[in-house]
Amino acid sequence: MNRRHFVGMAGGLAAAGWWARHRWPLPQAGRGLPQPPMVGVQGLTLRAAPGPVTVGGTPVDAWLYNAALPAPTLRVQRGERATITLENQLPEPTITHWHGLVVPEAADGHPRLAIAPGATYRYDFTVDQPAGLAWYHPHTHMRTGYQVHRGLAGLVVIEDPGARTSGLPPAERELLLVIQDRTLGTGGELAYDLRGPAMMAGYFGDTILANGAPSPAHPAEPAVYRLRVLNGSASRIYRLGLAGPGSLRVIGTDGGMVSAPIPVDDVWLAPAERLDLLVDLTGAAGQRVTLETRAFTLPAGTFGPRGMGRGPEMMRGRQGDAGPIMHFDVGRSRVIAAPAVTLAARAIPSLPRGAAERRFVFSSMMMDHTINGMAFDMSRRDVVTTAGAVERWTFVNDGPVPHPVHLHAAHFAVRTRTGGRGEVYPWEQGWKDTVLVLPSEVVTVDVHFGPHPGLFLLHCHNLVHEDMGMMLNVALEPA
Ligand SMILES: [Cu+2]
Repeated sequence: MNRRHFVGMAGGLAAAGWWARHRWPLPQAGRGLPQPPMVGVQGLTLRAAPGPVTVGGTPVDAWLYNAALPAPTLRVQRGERATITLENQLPEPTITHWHGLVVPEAADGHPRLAIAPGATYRYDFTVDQPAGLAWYHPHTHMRTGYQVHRGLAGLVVIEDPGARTSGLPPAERELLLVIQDRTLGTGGELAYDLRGPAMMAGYFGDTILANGAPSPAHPAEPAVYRLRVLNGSASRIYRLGLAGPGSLRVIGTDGGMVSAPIPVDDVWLAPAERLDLLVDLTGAAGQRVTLETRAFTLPAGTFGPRGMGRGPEMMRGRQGDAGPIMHFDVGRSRVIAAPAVTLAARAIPSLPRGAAERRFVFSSMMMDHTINGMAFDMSRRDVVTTAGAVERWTFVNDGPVPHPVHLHAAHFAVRTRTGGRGEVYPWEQGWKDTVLVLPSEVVTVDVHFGPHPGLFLLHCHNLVHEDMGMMLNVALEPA
């Protein structure tokens, strides 16, 4: 792809008054964490269109699915058929991808399927996978970052009535949380400016929004809450922890539940990753507990094969900045005891003998982002294998910036990480579809492709990198 072309497209739409940064006022206390509307998937119409929303009391001109920020949460039962019509009322092409759902080729939102303004696209697929949290967003060629940034993203909750879990908090204490960083331009738009360092590190907004609200305060009881979190940001990685008298346990990752609750002090959440968390506030009566992102530093990286690059600060952008995301204001009501928790994990089989192995090197050099030296070509078949295949894939980051690596049409198990942080973390257990590969890291995963033949994608989910071409086609032949 042509970088100058891309810069022109992105820069032309950026805010004229970018540098005069505007801070959102804090929302009124006690309003709580907004929850997106919940809708079913049979006969659903999703209208992508420009529209007004209010963010932290400020009117914002956004692009929205069904006029909501975040978009409506789709709720689907395992085995249910989804019939969804996408209406494109945007001024440019778009197509929707269901991130984390294993669906047929025609429903996967490959950029070659994008529809023109005024057109519609009909999705028809059956969801057959364990309970978990997926999400949906545009996957338009070179425009994914911009369209997501303007507001087009929502959650998909997959429920499995057959799964045996117990002890989880009731619905009124289950919260969905989409974390996105944004900057409000002086013209009242969501500014997305990719000049300078953003072309390497990615886009960083100056305010972190929780379901479209800047650090909302949620009224809570001294009880255990279930918090199902998506990092819907373009580039920012969060290191989530609690400030105050609360504790965290991980009960699920991208593709469903883990085998038992995992106590953690903090967890990393890269763009497009999801976590299912239990937040224990039973010891916090009368106090405020803050979900925050903690400071972190990145491994040094290699700065390219010829030792080039402009130093870690340039490459870091605002990655690793600390800040609040949302608050729980815990009341003084009677403590609600927390029962023991049983989870419905899905066993992960070991790699079969003789499984194919593939290696993918993610390189960022001089503002070019490639995989195995290649930038995305819509029609090239880069990986050819078979639907249902099980393979071992290795992701190598040989550059100075992080890459959250995402594979369509499959789930995978993270097996090893060498270099960089040097370990597979407890919150990377279970079935995943996105894994964070920091500079100098080498991560191996066991890939289990779904049953659908067709053309799918492997890409970096830093949306700036993805739009600049860090993406390959994966062709699955019929088994
Ligand atoms: Cu990347």
